[in-house]
Amino acid sequence: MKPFLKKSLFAITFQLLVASLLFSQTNESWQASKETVERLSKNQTEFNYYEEKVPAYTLPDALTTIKGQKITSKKEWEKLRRPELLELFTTQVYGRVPNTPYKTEFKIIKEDPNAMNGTATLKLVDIIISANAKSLTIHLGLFTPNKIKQPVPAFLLVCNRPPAENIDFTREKKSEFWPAEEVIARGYAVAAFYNGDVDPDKHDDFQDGIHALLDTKRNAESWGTLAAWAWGASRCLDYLETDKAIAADKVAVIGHSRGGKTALWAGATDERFAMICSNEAGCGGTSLARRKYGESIDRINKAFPHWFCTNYKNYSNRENEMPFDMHQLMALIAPRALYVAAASDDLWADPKGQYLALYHSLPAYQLYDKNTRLPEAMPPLNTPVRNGQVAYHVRDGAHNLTLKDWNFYMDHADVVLKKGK
Ligand code: GTR
Repeated sequence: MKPFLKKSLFAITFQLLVASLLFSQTNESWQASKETVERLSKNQTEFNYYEEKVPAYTLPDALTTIKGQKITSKKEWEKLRRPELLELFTTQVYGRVPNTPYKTEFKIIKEDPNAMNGTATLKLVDIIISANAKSLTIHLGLFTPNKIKQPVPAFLLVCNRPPAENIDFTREKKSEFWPAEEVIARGYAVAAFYNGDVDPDKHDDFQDGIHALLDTKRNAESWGTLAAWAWGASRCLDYLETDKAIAADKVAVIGHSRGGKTALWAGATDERFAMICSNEAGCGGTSLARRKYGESIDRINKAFPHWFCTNYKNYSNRENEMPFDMHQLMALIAPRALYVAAASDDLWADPKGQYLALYHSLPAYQLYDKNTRLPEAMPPLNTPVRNGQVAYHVRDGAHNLTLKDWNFYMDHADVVLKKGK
């Protein structure tokens, strides 16, 4: 063979090899890296990170009622099964909102039509809740894009991180946790509130936050802090409904981790939310408890006893006896848009359990659109899988809410919230 032919044959083979390597990497279903599993398992036996140690389990069927009736239509779902499941999650997991009467007042405390170099209008809105001669203020910040004249879809972040660094409405401090400029540039309004305004993230036996206004004594079904934050998200939506710049039927609620659990519960309890983005929520949110992978119910109840209602403690180490699992919480979102996301290093939140929960919620979606399907195998890393209203991705890296996640969320919103435009 002539040397130049030999050379080019070598080059072609090499290129093919590289291409096939790249191809196989990007098309391979995600799985936890061995290194991460070993690292997290080192020196502890309490939490499992090995896929092969996940116990066999049977999930309660999303579409079979407690009495054993199989649901076959959306009418039956809405009349029988959905209310039943909502009641289960209310009494057994997140708790019931008391029916104490309260008053709401919206005060626009600042309006700046030249925010973000003239590209957005900023509104700072105090949402004042009063009851029993006490009051509490939720500080809502909202940017709307100036270049769009008709009402726009919006993202509302439940912010569970220090507000000064993460949701700075002056925009002096910018954070990927709430990339307001990027969201505006894509034609959405972007809003945020700090969860601590509604209820401080600590065990206090109903002495502070919204509990101090609306509750007296905690009983086994009383709402926990996650439900209080979800309630706060609904009060923000109450305001957004009054703002002419917002398409209130196209509001996405988004949250990370404990905020992601909150976003899910807000979506389940308040059907006005058109889209739910639950970022790395894991245990008590998006992952299947029966897999017993990463964080467990026992551990979450011990570490954060105030998050859930007291009844949830009954399921510590009794996952298989739960009359529900988290795929059914997701089913409560149907037929609205639901995006579940995970991160490759965040095995504590069980990326696979999150995907499977979404996958097993699909029968409820199929009552509305029988073509809503996802493959049973997980998608590759950094490759969102989307179908109809539902979507999922596993992003590379640590437990966090990043611009990459937001861009994936907005790609889905472009289809499900902006459709028909
Ligand atoms: C962890 C907790 C998780 C998750 C996380 C967060 O410590 O175990 O369930 O909620 O906090 O909110 O960042």
